[in-house]
Amino acid sequence: MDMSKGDSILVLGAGGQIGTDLVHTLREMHGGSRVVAADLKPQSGSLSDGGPFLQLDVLDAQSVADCIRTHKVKEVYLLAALLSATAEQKMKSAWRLNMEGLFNLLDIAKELPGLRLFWPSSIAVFGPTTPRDLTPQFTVMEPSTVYGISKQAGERWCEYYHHKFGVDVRSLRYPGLISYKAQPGGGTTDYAVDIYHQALDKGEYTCFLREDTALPMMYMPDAIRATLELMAAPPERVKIRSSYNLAGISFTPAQIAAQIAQHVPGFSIRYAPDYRQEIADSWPNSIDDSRASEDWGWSCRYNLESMTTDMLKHLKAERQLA
Ligand code: NAD
Ligand code: AKB
Repeated sequence: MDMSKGDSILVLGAGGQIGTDLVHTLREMHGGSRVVAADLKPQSGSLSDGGPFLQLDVLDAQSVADCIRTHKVKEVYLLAALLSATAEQKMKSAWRLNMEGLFNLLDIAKELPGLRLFWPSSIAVFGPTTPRDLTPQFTVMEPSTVYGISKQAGERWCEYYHHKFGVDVRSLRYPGLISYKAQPGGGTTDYAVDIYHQALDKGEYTCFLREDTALPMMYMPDAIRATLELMAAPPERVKIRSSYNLAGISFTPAQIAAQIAQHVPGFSIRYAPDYRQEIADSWPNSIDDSRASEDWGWSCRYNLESMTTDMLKHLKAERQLA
């Protein structure tokens, strides 16, 4: 998207797992001063030092609208949400944050033609009746989690605001995301990040999912690239305005453990499934993202092996510096 002098980009929920990486990449691309990071919680480090940072609640529509006008914001990334595991524990506040936060931004975008909005959906929109392997873009969607219901409703509203009011909202159904820069925030796929940390720190890991639970996952650099490619695509190429399927790597806890063991000799894993198993069991094993490839040229780069090598390289370097 063309950004004139003085225009900026706003990332809401910037302190989380995706925001930490996204703000960093956007500031490298556009310069620190043009990327406003905002979160409910105060932040330290590069998020607040590398450019403007605001403490902001996405449920406070007036403050969000004021921020967008004051900073001449042309692109908003709305990342504030409660994820699947937390949402099961905090049903009403998850629904409120995930839905009202989105409505606030859709209503602001409706009044500001030219504002482009990114809102992430999730593989959680699918449910137990969805075909589990290579889940198609258009298929049965009967999510059985609070989080999945909020994502499915959000997708319908995004499409509605696009068709009714011309809002340029774009979305991806992210799989479980894996990164070394930030810890995940209360999801069912979080084990696939924690396992790397525990492998290096303790040489063993207790997994809250069964060993054969295959789930769609993706390494964060691919997820950030997908997000930026979708946001940069000409509007006519963004044909799906609910949310695009996005596939990465599908693996089980046993498979990721075997891959880690090749780098961390003696690494062992045990399994103690908890309430998150039921959530994982309702999600697909793998995803068909051919529409993202056809419409705006998406293709994933990392596999389980290259992701593991890169994750462990960075996490080891961090530990040497500490
Ligand atoms: P996260 O939990 O790591 O971060 C969310 C951030 O939002 C936190 O920093 C939190 O402080 C902030 N926040 C919470 N309430 C807020 C409020 N009222 N106002 C402003 N900020 C608030 O989440 P994430 O993993 O970075 O996910 C971001 C988005 O991507 C979410 O919509 C999530 O559903 C979606 N998603 C994430 C994944 C994943 O694996 N991380 C997968 C699929 C979809
Ligand atoms: C979660 O596990 O809740 C997230 C997601 C797949 O949406 N990582």
